[in-house]
Amino acid sequence: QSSEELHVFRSRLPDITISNNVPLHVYLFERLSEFQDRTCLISGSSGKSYTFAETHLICQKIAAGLTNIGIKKGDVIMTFLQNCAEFVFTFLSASMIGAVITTANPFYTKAEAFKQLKASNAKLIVTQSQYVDKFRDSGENDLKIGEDFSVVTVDDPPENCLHFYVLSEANEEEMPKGIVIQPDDPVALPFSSGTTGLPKGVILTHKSLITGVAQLVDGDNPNLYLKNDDVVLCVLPLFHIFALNSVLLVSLRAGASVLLMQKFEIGALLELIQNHRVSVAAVVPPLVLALAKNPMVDSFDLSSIRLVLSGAAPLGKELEEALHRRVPQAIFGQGYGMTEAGPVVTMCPAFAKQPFSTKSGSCGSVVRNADLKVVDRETGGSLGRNQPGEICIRGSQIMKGYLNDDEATARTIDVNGWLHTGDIGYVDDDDEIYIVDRVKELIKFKGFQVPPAELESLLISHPDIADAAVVPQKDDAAGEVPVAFVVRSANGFEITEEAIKEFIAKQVIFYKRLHKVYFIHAIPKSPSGKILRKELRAKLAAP
Ligand code: AYL
Repeated sequence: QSSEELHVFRSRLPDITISNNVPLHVYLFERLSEFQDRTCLISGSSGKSYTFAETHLICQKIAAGLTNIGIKKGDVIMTFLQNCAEFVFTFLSASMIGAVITTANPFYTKAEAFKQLKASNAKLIVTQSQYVDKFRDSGENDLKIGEDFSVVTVDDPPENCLHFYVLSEANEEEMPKGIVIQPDDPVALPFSSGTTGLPKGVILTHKSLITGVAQLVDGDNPNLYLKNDDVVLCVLPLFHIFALNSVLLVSLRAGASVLLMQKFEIGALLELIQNHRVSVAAVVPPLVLALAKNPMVDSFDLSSIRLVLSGAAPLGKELEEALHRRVPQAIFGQGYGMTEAGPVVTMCPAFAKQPFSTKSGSCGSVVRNADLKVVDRETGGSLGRNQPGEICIRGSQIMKGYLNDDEATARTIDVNGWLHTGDIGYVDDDDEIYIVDRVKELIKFKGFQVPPAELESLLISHPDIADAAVVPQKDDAAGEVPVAFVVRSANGFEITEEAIKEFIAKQVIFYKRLHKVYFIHAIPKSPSGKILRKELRAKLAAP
């Protein structure tokens, strides 16, 4: 055994057989005959619900409808939606015809939306009418609605757009027959900046998504035990892999109901939890903060919650304990993952059917049917217990690669199949994993990705800015916020902090806005020209 693989950590749960040789929708609806009359989806705002049988039928209709409007196997469909039943229908119908879903945040600016549209080469966008203008010609973009791509809206369609009924009222008998879907075919294309650079399409195949779901909810002792009478809260956005995998797909597989909430609002959330007797809640640290601190919480009955899963960003111990005091009956735990990892790397084993105890602050243990190692960044060798290093993960759940970027793929997945996460962590004596630092560039604002490279390229495009670097600054509410170090150009204009902040704010979604600008004489760089981010972060930490 090479020193690189001397210490490989495995789950304490035994490996299971995973049926990952079928298409994703076949796997998810495998037990349809058992679940057909159970509630599958509930719309939090309207109260409308769909059984598993209804959901399946609507998806077949949409699969036919998509085919009618010319969507074929391998084509990309962009969802530009907040949480709603149509999101779920579109995703599953795409799987049925071998199409691929790229998910985007509907709050993206026009520039951000077009970037993903172009990079993914989407043929169809499913959105709400209020967002359609983001896809209208902005001058520099040569793509046009109705010519280069179609737009379907889930409400009244504006000019040149189709209503969702065109899809959902198609005849399911007309579903195309004979489409062959291979396990290695892509089905989802979320965007992530990974360990460095700009956002890239992450190719997730039928096999990777099935494996990722099975690792959580399949087997005699599932790692994340969902009962078919569970009501699972879906307030986190489905366009992000956390909710897509750990709320929607796992619930579909396990026969649990998903309660869809379009957007977070504390009063409405508490009411929904109480009225629908929510039993499982997936949350991010800022939501934990809201639930732990908001006085309104005391006037609602949250006794139905039996399980709280936090993920996507580090969760402080104090915060975890504060929330636990408010929902004392619930099992509390974390999942840790990364879009590219398919996505879950570690999951709290206290959620298992036959649970293992866990310590507060841990991110759980490595998922089953996978290998995890901790790598010494200097020597490349694998480390034993209690020694921090870069977390690497291997298994059928990880991405196939980045879209049209072999170089970035090769930097992330090595020749032995290990995906390098860019996170620093260690494994303790009880197989629990702790994430202690991040060596990649990525900044996380409330669990959302802020890629520094994107902001740096915008900054450098400004004539009064000669050079720039963006790094994370610790923040109580958001976890981290992006701040910039800027070198002014020698043209005599003294650009101000406010002007720079505004220049960026106009071009990016709210969570990528700069919170502070520090002017310096030069950006510290390595001889090869890499920004020495550690040095800049150290400057922020200094009093
Ligand atoms: P992406 N603790 C600390 N950092 C975390 C954690 C955690 N529990 N989870 C994610 N991160 C950071 O691609 C880490 O730096 O996916 C990681 O590389 O948007 C980065 O976020 C990845 O960001 C789950 C639980 C999915 C978690 C996820 C990961 C979603 C975030 C399903 O059940």
